[in-house]
Amino acid sequence: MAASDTVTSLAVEDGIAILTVNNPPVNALSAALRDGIAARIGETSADPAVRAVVLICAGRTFIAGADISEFGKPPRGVPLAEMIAAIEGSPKPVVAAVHGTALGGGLETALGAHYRVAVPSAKVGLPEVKLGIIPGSGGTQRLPRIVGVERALAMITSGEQVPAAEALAMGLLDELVAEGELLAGAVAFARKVLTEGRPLRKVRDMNEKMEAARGRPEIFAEFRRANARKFRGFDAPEGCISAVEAAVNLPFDEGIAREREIFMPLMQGTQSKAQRYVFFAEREVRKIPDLPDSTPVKPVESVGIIGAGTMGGGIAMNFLNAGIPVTIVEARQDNLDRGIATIRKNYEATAAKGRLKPADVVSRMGLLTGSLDMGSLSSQDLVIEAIFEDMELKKETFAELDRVAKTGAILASNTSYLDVDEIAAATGRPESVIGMHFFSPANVMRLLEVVRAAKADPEVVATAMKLAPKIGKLGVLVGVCHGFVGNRMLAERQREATRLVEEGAMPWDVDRVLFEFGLPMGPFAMSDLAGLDIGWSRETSRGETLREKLCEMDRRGQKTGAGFYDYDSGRKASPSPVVERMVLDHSAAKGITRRSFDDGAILERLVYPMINEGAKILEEGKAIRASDIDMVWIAGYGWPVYRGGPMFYADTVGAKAVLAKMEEWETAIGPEFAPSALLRRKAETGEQFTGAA
Ligand code: 3H9
Repeated sequence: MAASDTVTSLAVEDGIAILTVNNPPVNALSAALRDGIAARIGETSADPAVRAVVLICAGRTFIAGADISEFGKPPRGVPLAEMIAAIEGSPKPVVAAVHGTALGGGLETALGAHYRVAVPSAKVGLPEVKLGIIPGSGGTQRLPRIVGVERALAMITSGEQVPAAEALAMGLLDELVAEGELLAGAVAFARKVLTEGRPLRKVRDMNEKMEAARGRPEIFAEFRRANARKFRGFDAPEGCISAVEAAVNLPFDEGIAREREIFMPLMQGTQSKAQRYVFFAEREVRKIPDLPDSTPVKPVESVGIIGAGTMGGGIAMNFLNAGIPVTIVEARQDNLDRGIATIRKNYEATAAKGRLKPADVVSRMGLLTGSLDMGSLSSQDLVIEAIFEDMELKKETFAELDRVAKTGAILASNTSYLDVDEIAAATGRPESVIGMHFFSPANVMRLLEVVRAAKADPEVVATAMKLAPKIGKLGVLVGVCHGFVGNRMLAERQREATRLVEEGAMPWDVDRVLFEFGLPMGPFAMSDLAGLDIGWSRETSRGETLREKLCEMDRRGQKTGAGFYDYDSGRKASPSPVVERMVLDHSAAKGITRRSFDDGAILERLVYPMINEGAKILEEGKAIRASDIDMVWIAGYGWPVYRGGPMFYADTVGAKAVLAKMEEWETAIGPEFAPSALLRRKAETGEQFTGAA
């Protein structure tokens, strides 16, 4: 027998049917694929020549899950749960043969099989939670039956991928076969099942581990408690926990029904929509319309960094982590020594937590060279300047760099605000100059704004974009403008946060609203953490702004035990009566009659001006697409993924609502609220920025 359609094929060799799935790029379970697998299983069941079935995938991976692009569309084809039930109900043993990743619906499919084998490099997981949903085709009911409740809870609520060896140890896989010999290994395994007369092992019937957990509700209570912080704001993790609870407390079929009940509203909800949008946005961001994937890139095998301060050091670590040698140049020996010592201290701290091998500390530090001589930057493929934000200083540095750097080297500035074209013009090779804007702490934050200077060669831009993932960053291409995408929008929020406090809110009200919205912290808590005296000096302080007044009182943030908040010895913040008084006096001195703001009004005032600025950024072509702006905010500022980014959020509230507020504030407060033409157009046409909300 040999049957096939475009995505599945069947061949029978000596009693073993090989069901091959071929749905590039990742064998996602499209309607056609579900139909195909169900049909092929039907055929093997009916064919007396077939004694066992091997389910295997062509291409780079086993099934990577449901086809996310089908979500929210009218259902077509055999439902996934039905397809899996058909596999499990097969009268002939089915062996799933896993390579690459078996994820989500892919792992659920494998769990429907009677046995699972994999190559050592394979990984398995249920990442649905990252898409704002729960595994919806039996994963929450079958996984705990194999690996037990605690492990299942950890896997399902984290979505992490488990390496094959670990999956084998927990019983999720039955055997590992030699790398590169999956088919032969799986067929041999199937023959063993037949010759040994092993049973049709259906995961749905395994109850031992469920019985062990029954009557122990504290497992779930404890898990919820331990992870409350991690799950804050997200709906899906609680759905995952409830579904696993159902696996313990209900018979299999009722558990499946409960899983469905939890799955559907999550799938239709805004959080999942946002998280699915982010999944695709994260992949879209790499696509540059005028830089096809075939654009040549330059090798980056050595890097120079100018400036061993916090930024320079953090940037260096990214390259050292990736095994790329770094030469770091400073003007003074003491600064250089301090910078290098900080890098070492960071690595040692990571090693002390067990997250880095001591040998890796040595090898990474071994890739780092310090120098006081710009002449040491004559051979590197890429040099990143990370000095003080001063245009004249940057220009001098680039002119000097132009003299020493080798022909073809990429010269990048880590400026956060300044005009990269002007910096490029200080060299005789503006085609080699771009911005590479890292976010603090640069070794931790995932965002890298790649700033496309006007004269930069396509090759230079493509190289920076392709380099980003190699050093663990999400590269977003942005245009030259003050503050680029992230800081330009942040400035709007900062300005309004300050004004809200002058007009009637307290700093902790503003912070609370943003925290409850899902951000890690608000602007005032953030300022306290960073230190209020950054860029402040007693000599030049005019005592006008709240920040200046606080610094003058030596309330300089967490480090001094007081800032906008009071801090106890454990650095726990509490609203400060001193600051409250100061705020009231400050408003009075400015002649402002304070009024009250509810949380909704605070949020609008902070976020809508950001959206308007985002629209201007799009209008001016400083970001390629709305979803790139959203990725900047998610990867660089901790915007909650379940709200999709500011532009996605704009689409959930509607451009009309944003426009109405901007117009109101433009009239009442000032021209800084003037709506962008694009916002106006979106409001008029009802079109979305992202088309995804
Ligand atoms: C699920 O299964 C729900 C069920 O429980 C219940 C249902 C009822 N669908 O990432 P890459 C595209 S939810 C559609 O660059 P890699 C991707 O957009 C699903 N498209 O490759 C990209 O397109 P393009 C649970 C998908 O090698 C291309 O494939 N599963 C899907 O770096 C290549 O992707 C997951 O959440 C999909 N499921 O990484 C797994 N997956 O080239 C999601 C990928 O046009 N996928 N695409 O930009 C992944 O984690 C990674 O893609 C994977 C490969 C690790 C598989």
